[in-house]
Amino acid sequence: MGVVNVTPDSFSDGGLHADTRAAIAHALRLVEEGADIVDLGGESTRPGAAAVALEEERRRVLPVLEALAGATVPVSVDTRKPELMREAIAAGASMVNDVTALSSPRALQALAGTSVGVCLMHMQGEPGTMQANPSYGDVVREVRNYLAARVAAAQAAGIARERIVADPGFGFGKTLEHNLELLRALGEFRSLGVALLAGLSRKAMLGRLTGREPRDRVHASVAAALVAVQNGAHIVRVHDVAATRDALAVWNAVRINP
Ligand code: HH2
Repeated sequence: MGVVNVTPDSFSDGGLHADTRAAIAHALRLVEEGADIVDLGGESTRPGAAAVALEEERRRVLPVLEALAGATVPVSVDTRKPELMREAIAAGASMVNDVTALSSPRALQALAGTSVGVCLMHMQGEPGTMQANPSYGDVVREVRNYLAARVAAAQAAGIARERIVADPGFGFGKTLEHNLELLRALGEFRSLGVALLAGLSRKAMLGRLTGREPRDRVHASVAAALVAVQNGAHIVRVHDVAATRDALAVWNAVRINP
């Protein structure tokens, strides 16, 4: 899954693809590099980010989505707003990626009567304050239980299990140790019975481990994506599609041809 942030302030590529034309060009480049899904977002959820008004998020996302209607890969829209979920689905989105796991009022209903996919992600707190003091007793158990409850809620609302993807939400209200524990234990999330997504690309935890700035975290991101796939992720959400695909091609060759 290749990331396209149509935002002025995303942590790793803020401003680079903020206007419609640049975002469309970037999305097409990621498809050329081998992305199987493009994830389009109009609101940064980086630690400390301010919320974006519906009107502004709509203005950022919908023109890019409409331009990608004929793209050869499915487009996912990264939003926590039920109104935008509905509009994005009407405009051709194949998936909704919600960092609040469809927990806002009317979000489940926005997806229920449709056939699109949905990614349910775990976050402790709100982007504005989530990194202030993340705390858990047993991070793996708590995140897993939360996701199990959200999968159950989605199913109860009529969203079939096959449409659901679960994501532990690396960096969303988690310390470096929490993130590492979750990555180590990713295989345990398979018992949720849905596909797993991991988003580690260029995140602060990789900065902590390497001492590098977001744009220089490509190698660390590829390593993290590889570990995630090895540990059970079905989808990796990445900024650097070509580099990740190369690494996965090697991993796949070793795995398939013993
Ligand atoms: N991470 C980010 C945004 N959306 N969605 C899922 N499902 N999983 C993630 O790990 C995830 C996500 C943050 O990364 P990015 O989009 O690059 O930055 P920003 O939120 O600053 O736009």
